[in-house]
Amino acid sequence: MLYVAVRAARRAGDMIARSYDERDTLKITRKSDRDYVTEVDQRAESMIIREIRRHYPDHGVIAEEMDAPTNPDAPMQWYIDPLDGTTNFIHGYPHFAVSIAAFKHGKPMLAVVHDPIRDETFEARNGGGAFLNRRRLRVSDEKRLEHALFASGIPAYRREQMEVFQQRMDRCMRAMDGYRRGGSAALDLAYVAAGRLDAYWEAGLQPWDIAAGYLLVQEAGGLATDIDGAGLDLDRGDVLAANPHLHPKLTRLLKA
Ligand code: 2AM
Ligand code: CA
Repeated sequence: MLYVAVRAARRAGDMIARSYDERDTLKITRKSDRDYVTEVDQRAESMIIREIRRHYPDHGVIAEEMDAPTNPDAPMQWYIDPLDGTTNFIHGYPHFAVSIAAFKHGKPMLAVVHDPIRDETFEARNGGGAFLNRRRLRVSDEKRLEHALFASGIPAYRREQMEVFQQRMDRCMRAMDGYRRGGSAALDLAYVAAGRLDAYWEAGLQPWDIAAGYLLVQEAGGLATDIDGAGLDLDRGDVLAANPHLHPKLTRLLKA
């Protein structure tokens, strides 16, 4: 199954990378305030869903651009974000990814996050470790908050969350060494798994933004929970991912 997911992600990624060079001609639709979709998101999603349905017609599929999930009662559910980081894509900022995960009875089974620009494929299988282009991944070993590099995302499309976000950011910026805003939740989580970031948190995301990255972080020896430190609830859409040394410190810092 992981092989099917990786192949689907790479095929969609090849199409996305080709379209990236011709993005000036693309049609962009506004879904809501600061939320856009391009023909490329839709084409990539159709490619991936077609591939998964061909192999696993009974599985459920939940994907960013689809109107309603298919087979919602099936034990196996796929979460697909065909292009995570659409805003980056539209602006020509080369940082976005295809994100695919499968969950069985609510438990993550496999995950792929593929960055078509850097040709980096992050993958994980439940209990089988996390890999980047077949090299084993491990979260960072950083123990001190003041040395940590963290990422987060601005909930610009959820204005009511702005104040809480700003308070949390203020505390994090004072406590930690540096901040990056990548614009792709899937890649932020993959980067925590790879030890490139020590921590990442964000609120107000969608299940397909975080489903794959969640397993990558766990299989790389990190902790991925919601922002309160409780078990991750994909539908709630809050996430805090970090290495096991920093995770409890961040749970406290974000709550304070
Ligand atoms: P997207 O590019 O697939 O839309 C950046 O903060 C992260 O938030 C990205 O992973 C982005 O995914 C996601 N995002 C953007 N708009 C969103 C929205 N309206 N609701 C939830 N997540 C969103
Ligand atoms: Ca997304």
